[in-house]
Amino acid sequence: MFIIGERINGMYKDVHKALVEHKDDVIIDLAKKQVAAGAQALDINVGPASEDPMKDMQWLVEVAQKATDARLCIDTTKADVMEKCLSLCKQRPVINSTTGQKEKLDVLMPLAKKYNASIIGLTMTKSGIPQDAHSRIEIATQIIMAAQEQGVDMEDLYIDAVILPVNVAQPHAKEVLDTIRQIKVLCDPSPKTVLGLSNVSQGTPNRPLINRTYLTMAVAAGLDAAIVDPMDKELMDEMITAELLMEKAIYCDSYIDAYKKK
Ligand code: THG
Repeated sequence: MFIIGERINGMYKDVHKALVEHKDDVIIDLAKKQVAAGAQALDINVGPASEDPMKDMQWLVEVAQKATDARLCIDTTKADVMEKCLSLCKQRPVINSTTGQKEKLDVLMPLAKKYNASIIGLTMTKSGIPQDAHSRIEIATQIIMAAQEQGVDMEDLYIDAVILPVNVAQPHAKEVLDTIRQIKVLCDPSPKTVLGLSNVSQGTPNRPLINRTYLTMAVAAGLDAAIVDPMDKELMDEMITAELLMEKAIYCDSYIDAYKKK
């Protein structure tokens, strides 16, 4: 599993406060701890309350790169902010994200090519996120075609079927799993799949339990990458176990330690 750490996000109160007060120690600490816990990339998002996303995103990118050599996953809907941040990345960035809308694809796929970046494509359009897997797959197909036209490798395309909170959008959860399974048989080589896992439990009382249960189900459906809090040890151990049971690793008694050493 390609683990993208979700914690450097202005949706979190500590990160929002660090942004307002320009406290780089908070961000450095979150970057280091997430990488130590198994993150291969760090999601960077200023959150909805940022007054100056261009300035705040650049600051987060710079501070995160002071702390680690991990890849950065640039999480912004603004094309000018995206390009500026891509140009600052020392490692191959991940573009988070495009949707299936033509106007977005026309801008973001060429950026993926220009910066040799991976790119996340959300199965949504101007009209929102469809409920059923069939409509999600239709949008995924548009994204795949745009990647192929621009010469972006399927290895670098991550389709995100977009999971919503189970308390308000319960029927979506199983449709997202069906979408993940179907994407794997759409074309050969197939694109990869990713989820912003923590969305599933927003507003519910037992978030960690819902997160790790759904992650296990997504592993069984073939999920390749996840935006998660890697400092949630139970979540990580359950993910490693699910991958073992899917034969993504060879069994040994110390398989959890073996995963962490690799
Ligand atoms: N797909 C892609 N990118 C994404 C998402 C996605 N990026 C953002 C998000 N969804 C994934 N990251 C988060 C980060 C935080 C939370 C959920 C998803 C979260 N935060 C607490 C909350 O809002 O309750 C913060 C509260 C606190 O301060 O503790 O839940 O789906 N491609």
